[in-house]
Amino acid sequence: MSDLDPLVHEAREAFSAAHTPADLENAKARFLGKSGRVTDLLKGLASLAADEKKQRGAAINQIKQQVEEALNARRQALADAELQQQLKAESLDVSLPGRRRGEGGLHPVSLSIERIEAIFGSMGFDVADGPEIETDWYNFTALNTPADHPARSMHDTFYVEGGLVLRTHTSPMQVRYAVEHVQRYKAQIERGERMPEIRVIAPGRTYRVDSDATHSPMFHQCEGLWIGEKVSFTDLKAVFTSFFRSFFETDELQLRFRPSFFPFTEPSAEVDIAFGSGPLEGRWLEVAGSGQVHPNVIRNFGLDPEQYIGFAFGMGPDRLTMLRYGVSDLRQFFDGDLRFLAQFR
Ligand code: 2NL
Repeated sequence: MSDLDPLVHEAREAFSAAHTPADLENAKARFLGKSGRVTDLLKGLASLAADEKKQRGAAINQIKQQVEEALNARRQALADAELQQQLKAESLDVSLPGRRRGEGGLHPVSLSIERIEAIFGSMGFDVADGPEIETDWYNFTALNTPADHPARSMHDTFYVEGGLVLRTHTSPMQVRYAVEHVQRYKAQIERGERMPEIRVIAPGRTYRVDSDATHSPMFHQCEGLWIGEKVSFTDLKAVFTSFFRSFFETDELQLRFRPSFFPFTEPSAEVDIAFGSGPLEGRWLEVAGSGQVHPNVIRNFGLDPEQYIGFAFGMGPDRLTMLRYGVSDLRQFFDGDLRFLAQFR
């Protein structure tokens, strides 16, 4: 054991006590720096005789090497520790599920309209779509609604510039469809040949001056029209029974036709349904208006009411959606609150 050994020991201690690279460099300076302890020892060699200098020099170099080794080992240890720290801080858990893109979905009323289209589609009904801003003729006159009818008042109808209206029902779309259909088969009809039946539904947005828990100024309507040579009220009852039982997915559902009045149908009936079970069991709920299409309306289609006959109806997809899901305030459908809407995805 040389007198220099304690110095190596002290250096090791000093390096171990350094916990940052900066501390370690300070400790290094105290041993290997310009006026460090090892450097001082080397300076002291100058005063020694030649053979003594050689021996002492070799011994000092040996401990210098040990000090440097200790320094490098500590540097490596600190670098490793820092790397570990960094890996830990920036760790990725690759087993976490990925972040998904926000998933959208159809509006509950759109889901109902799709159901309505599918069910009537299965019974041979076409789907018609058209303008929400209508002429007075398509919205009222063609539908046998006289100029002094209360529905035409500013109180009920949104009028826009140019004598146009926001359609108050989707019937005008059915008038457009029927007139076009009759045009297409005009030659056939004039030759006394049979015209293919008109069988169509018209779902879409409609507008009336009205706003409370069960009325919105914009609401949806779905109208239906079936015109042929032998289309009767019996067919209407069959179509409606089949439709409502499909829509609400229950054969326990009962239907009731109550006499009513609409300018565009005669006779007219309001349609009520009653569920056979569930929270609304046994209560009659009004769900649609209907009737045999008025001869004046048949005439406005361009057909002879003595030869062509049929039925029409109107229902509210908003109300059907409320009944289907048990929603009590219609306005929730149009507030745009995703917490409400996302429940129907
Ligand atoms: C209602 C009332 C109804 C009609 C709509 C109609 C359409 C044409 C010809 C004749 Cl093109 N009628 N539609 C008929 C009866 C009742 O709906 O607003 N129910 C919710």
